[in-house]
Formats: sequence, C-alpha cells, structure tokens
Amino acid sequence: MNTQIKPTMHKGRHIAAGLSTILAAALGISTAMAAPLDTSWKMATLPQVKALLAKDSGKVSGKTVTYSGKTVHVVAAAVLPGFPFPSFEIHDVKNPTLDIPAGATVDITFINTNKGFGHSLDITKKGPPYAVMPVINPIIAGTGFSPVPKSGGFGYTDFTWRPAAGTYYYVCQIPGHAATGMFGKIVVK
Ligand SMILES: [Cu+2]
Repeated sequence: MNTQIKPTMHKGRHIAAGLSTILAAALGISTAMAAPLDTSWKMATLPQVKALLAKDSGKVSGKTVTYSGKTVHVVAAAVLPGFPFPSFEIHDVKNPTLDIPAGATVDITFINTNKGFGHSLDITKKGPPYAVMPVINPIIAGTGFSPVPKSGGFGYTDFTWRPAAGTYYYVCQIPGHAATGMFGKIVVK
C-alpha cells in the first residue's frame, strides 16, 4: 500500500508547484520585491496607491459602500494617514459596511499603507467580538499577513471571492487589531 501512496503524493506536490509557477507567470507577479514565502504581494508608491483606491467600484452613503453589477471591485487600505490605528478605509470611510449583490464576482485589492505595521484583510462568517489573539475560523478568503511597509513602498495584493448570500466580516488577523476595531461587515444579498 505504501508503495502506491508515496508516488501519488510526490506527483501531487510537483503538480502544485508547477501550477503556482505558471499562475505567477500568467499574472506577471514579480517575486523580487515580495515578502519571503509569499509571492503574491506587489509594491506601490503613494501615487500608485491613490490610483488603486480610486478603482473601487462602490458608491458611498454614510457608513455603507454599495456595489452593483456582476463584477465588483473592492479596494481597501489599512490605516490611511489621518485615520485612527488600527482600521480599514474604503473611499475614506473607516470600516464601512459593504453591500454586495448575490452572485457577483468580487475582486478585492488590499493595500497596507501603514508604515511599520503588518495587516491582513481576511473574510469570515464569525462576527465580533474578536479575541486579542484571534483564532478566526474558518477564513473563507483573504490576503493573510502583509509585508510591513517601509519608506516609499506599500504592499498590496488581490484576490477574487464569489460569495453566497449571507453576512460576512472582513477582519485583520494581526493580534490585537480585530479586537480593537479593525473589522467591518459585508452583506451579500
Ligand atoms: Cu491590522
């Protein structure tokens, strides 16, 4: 039995490694500036960050950002200058509620603009309160921990999410951040 299982596992690993290489090449991902063990983060200057933020496809009304269409683009920053630490911002609204139509494909871009601090944007069905050491389970989609921004460069990454109708939360999983308010609600209906 062992002799059959071992080669199969080996083969699976090789296929996985090959696929990620192909994907990285197809998406034009540069590994040169990314954090170790994670090749999905790209780097932007502040003007590039502002251009990315302007691509959010939602419309703001109070503390809610409403999206429409079959493909929506959410662009969130972590702690823009002038906002209280720790927080997310979309269209300069702190931790807004996102209203997303059911059936939409959601492209999410997350940019960490908070020099010296890591953040994440991860999606879960688990609502607040969150513990200081968050063990938020399960995470449905998200970025995982960002690189820590240094002078002049901010890490950003994208992921695609196809949610079923329901209520979700976007949270930062760096210890203490969700517990002190770094989260927001997502309503898909
Ligand atoms: Cu955070």
